[in-house]
Amino acid sequence: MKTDDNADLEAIFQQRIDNEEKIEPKDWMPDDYRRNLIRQISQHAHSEVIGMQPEGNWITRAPSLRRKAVLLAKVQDEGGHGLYLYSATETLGISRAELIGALQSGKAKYASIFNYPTLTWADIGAIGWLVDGAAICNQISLQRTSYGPYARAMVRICKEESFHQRQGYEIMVVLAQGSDEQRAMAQDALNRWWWPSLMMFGPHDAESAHSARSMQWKIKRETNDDLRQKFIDQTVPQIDYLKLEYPDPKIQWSEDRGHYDFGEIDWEEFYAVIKGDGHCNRERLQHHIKAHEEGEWVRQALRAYNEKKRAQKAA
Ligand code: FAQ
Repeated sequence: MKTDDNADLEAIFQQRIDNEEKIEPKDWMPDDYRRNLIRQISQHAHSEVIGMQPEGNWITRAPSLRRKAVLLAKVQDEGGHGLYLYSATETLGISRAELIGALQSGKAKYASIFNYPTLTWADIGAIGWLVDGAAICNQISLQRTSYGPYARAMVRICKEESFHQRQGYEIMVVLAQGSDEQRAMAQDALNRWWWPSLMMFGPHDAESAHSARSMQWKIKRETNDDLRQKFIDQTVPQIDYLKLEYPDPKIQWSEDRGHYDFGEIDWEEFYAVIKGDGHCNRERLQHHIKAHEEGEWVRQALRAYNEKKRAQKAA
């Protein structure tokens, strides 16, 4: 049961949110706001870091030195995004070790999209174009999220994601204007990545467990379905420019709605993937655990260095 004091604090808190004030780490916040933010920001961080794996798979096989350098820079950027987001989560009073533990035990999720394999070079184009495209659509709106450290991390991340989206689309343009085999590769990648990209926005609003609360607290500024529609409306003309076939026969401009219509997502597939049964779920986590264990000596060295500094200061 809420005490009167808590009810007052909650009313003041909501008023601040309604006034578009940012909430900062030391400000009072309801426990559920804190928990919900820890959940969302940490899952976002995990997504950035696990998201390095599908593209990392192609760094050694990029078709030219230029493509390799660009891809390497992009994958490093994703690691950096993970770090800003882990730091933002830590301001809410949880340690990095707890966050990583939750990822590795399967308690915390990461974006479903990263459980699909990257089979051809065209997949690298499709990821930049569609996956980063969907990520930006969502993150532009999160630049206005109510929690200050998250909003500020988003501003920087969005700048980098725009470059990622452009590099992916440029790969697709080159393939789509290339030989028959290259066009077929581009089409196949579009067909395979389209639906998982739409799933990135999460379940329909009516099925979304957290949306109502997150919208009230302005953690989320637009709903899953609105953002998904925005992404489709901006991406279909880009498919037209590539002169590729639509990956969904139901895509059609609706004069009435002023939006593109599209077919139903396979929600069974979505829920299977987020429960751990996607193509690559086990591989992605095993790889993360292995890399984390191999990095233990770095963490030990850091701890030893910090200890030494503390002892020197105390002396
Ligand atoms: N995958 O009630 P909702 C990127 C879960 S960054 C897995 O609607 P919410 C950069 C959800 O967590 C991509 N799980 O949840 C890059 C919840 O489960 P929980 C990541 C999903 O939070 C590009 C349950 O379903 N971006 O790609 C997914 O209100 C290329 C119920 O759902 C962000 O994380 C999903 N797609 O809305 C990197 C953006 N959808 O936690 C490398 C920030 C839903 O209760 C290469 N996050 N679930 O166990 C958000 O905006 C929100 O968290 C949503 C979900 C929209 C993802």
